[in-house]
Amino acid sequence: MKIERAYTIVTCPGRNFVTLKIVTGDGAYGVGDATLNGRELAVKAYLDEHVIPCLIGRDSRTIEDIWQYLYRGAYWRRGPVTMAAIAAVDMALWDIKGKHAGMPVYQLLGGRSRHGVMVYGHANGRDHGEAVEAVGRYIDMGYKAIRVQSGVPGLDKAYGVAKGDLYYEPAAKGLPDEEIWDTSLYLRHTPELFRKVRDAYGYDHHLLHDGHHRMTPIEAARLGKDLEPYRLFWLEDATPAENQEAFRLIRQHTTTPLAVGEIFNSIWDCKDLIREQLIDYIRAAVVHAGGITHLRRIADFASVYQVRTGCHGATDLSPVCMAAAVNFGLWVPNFGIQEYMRHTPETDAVFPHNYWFEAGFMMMDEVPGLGVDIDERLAAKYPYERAYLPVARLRDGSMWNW
Ligand code: CS2
Ligand code: MG
Repeated sequence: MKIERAYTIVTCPGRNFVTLKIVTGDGAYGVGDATLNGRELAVKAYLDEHVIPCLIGRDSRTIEDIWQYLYRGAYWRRGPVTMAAIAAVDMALWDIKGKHAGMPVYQLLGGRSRHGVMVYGHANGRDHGEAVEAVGRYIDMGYKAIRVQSGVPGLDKAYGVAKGDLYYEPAAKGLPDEEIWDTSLYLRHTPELFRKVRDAYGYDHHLLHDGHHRMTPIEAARLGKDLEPYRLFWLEDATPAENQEAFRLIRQHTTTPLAVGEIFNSIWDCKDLIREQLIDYIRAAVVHAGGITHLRRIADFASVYQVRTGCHGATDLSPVCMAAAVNFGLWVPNFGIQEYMRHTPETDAVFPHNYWFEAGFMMMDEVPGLGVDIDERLAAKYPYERAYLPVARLRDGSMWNW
């Protein structure tokens, strides 16, 4: 089935999304998410100017060959822009293959390994009191697993503290906000937050926390240790992971499970972390790690070391990526958990989809393909608006990790 047409669609129903649509000669089509927060138009240009001309006329069924063609053929391998572009093509081709086969993508991957995909939500507050209350609301909504983030006394801003309750979008219009960060304050107050949550709700729910790349390895080791009494499901992005060996020091000092990988683009970013059992959950996501084809490779490798998946699912990963993630999560044998940061009602309207939240799980029924679409007429109503993620500086002005 030859690829006849392919084009990108940019829309901003609350935040910017880039979507690729591929159409085959028989009129079937597939969609893929290509959204890279704060760098959206770079991936659009990569697709429009460099990838789409190479797709026209190719056999849409040859997903693996097209993946290898775009990866090896680029010569300049890996990287967030390239791998998001390849991911969008890959998702759209799996969508088309499912539609041609008359079955959901999870059936093509090998069928269901579970009835639903356990997800976690984002309880947060400007202070401990608000965050503890928010956890209660997520428990009432049926969540089995809840990420807890809170403001830090003495700091104006901290990662993960949303304006509203259900939606957290860190990217803002205009130029990047500059936030002041102080790890010593954060290390002093965070264990206290989790003591209060456990005191309030006990130990029946999974609790997660995102360190968001802010600590040095020894600081992360200390936090991991201080959090051990509160039995976290995971401590995420405890330290920047460019140097994978950094996790050896953390591992030496704490048994708090470690999760990393939302900014990873390929198996090369995590092979040592997995092979040395330095992490327990790999957070690579379909849209940023080269699509379903490459994420499956990462998950299969991780399964050898009993490392489970914990895919990234923030608001800046579109419902197209979420649909792909649910298909993937229903199949993947070493599934751990799926992040689910809710999208705005406007976003959900632009991207009608076949997944739904039910008692702590993401459910999906038998719809051919990925089970998601894009309403192009509605999408056109929300033009692109440039937006940036914040940056972080230490009190002395030094650049730090946001
Ligand atoms: C975060 C994200 O969800 C998470 O775990 O780390 O909110 C992340 O900050 C954004 O996706 C960045 O675009
Ligand atoms: Mg994170």
